[in-house]
Amino acid sequence: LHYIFPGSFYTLHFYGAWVFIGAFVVHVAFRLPRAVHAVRAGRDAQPRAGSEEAAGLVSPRPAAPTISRRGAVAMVGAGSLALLVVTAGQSIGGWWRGTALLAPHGRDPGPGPNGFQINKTAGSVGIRPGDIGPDWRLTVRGAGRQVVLTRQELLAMPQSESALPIACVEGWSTSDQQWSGVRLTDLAALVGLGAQTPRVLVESVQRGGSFSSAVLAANQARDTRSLLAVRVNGADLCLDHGYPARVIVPAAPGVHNTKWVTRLTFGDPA
Ligand SMILES: Nc1nc2c(c(=O)[nH]1)N[C@H]1C(S)=C(S)[C@@H](COP(=O)(O)O)O[C@H]1N2
Ligand SMILES: [Mo]
Repeated sequence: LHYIFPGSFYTLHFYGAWVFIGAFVVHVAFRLPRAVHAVRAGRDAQPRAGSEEAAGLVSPRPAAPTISRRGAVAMVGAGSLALLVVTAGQSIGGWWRGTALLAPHGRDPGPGPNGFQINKTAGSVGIRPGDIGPDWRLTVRGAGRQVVLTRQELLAMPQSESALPIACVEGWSTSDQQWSGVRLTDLAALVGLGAQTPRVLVESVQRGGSFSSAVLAANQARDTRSLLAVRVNGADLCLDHGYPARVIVPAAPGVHNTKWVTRLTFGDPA
């Protein structure tokens, strides 16, 4: 799907909706003459020769309906409408965000460059101030080599920009955020890998928890949009978005975008 519809996981949902709507329109267009004919024919008592009724596909003594056709349509319609009303505000944003009753709540990310949805806060997963303070280091390993960088050294490397969303499988996504940081391929180049960037194990300072590390496949690591981000929307990452550095990759569930990264191991761990 990624090759047919390039873009992020989030935009895949978007394309998926249009494919669905397109398929529905085509279906209706093909079926409409038959449906009109069937409704008209239904007014006659005799089943048409060759019709499903005549072929015996319909019960000769159907049980009494528990809901009318109009009732079924109204129920599904009202349900769909209710879902639309209580979720649309998440996509519209701004004041309307408050109307999205089914969207994540209770953790208002606030305004400003870092003001977008947070999955787990630093506090909730026990990130210790000492782990992300001045003593924080990024270790890059691979091809039998190891390079250790401070955040200053990371910032001194060529900075690249990527406009990418966070799309969490828990059912929310952000619009595109403007990330900046160092390309994963540039970090692989530090240990002599570069263009042949292999898969990478990303580890967080977070102790325990299933999201504290993730493996990115080679094609994800090689993508020039994939960053170890240090800034977002023109400001330093805030603690809850993964300061000092976090991964951001396209076309992947949010859980692959590890926060509070401290070690990257390219290739198979030695
Ligand atoms: N270390 C760590 N990284 C993590 C997580 C986590 O719990 N711990 N949550 C992941 C999930 S499930 C999502 S959806 C994104 C959310 O990123 P955000 O909180 O910056 O929006 O971070 C991912 N990175
Ligand atoms: Mo997530």
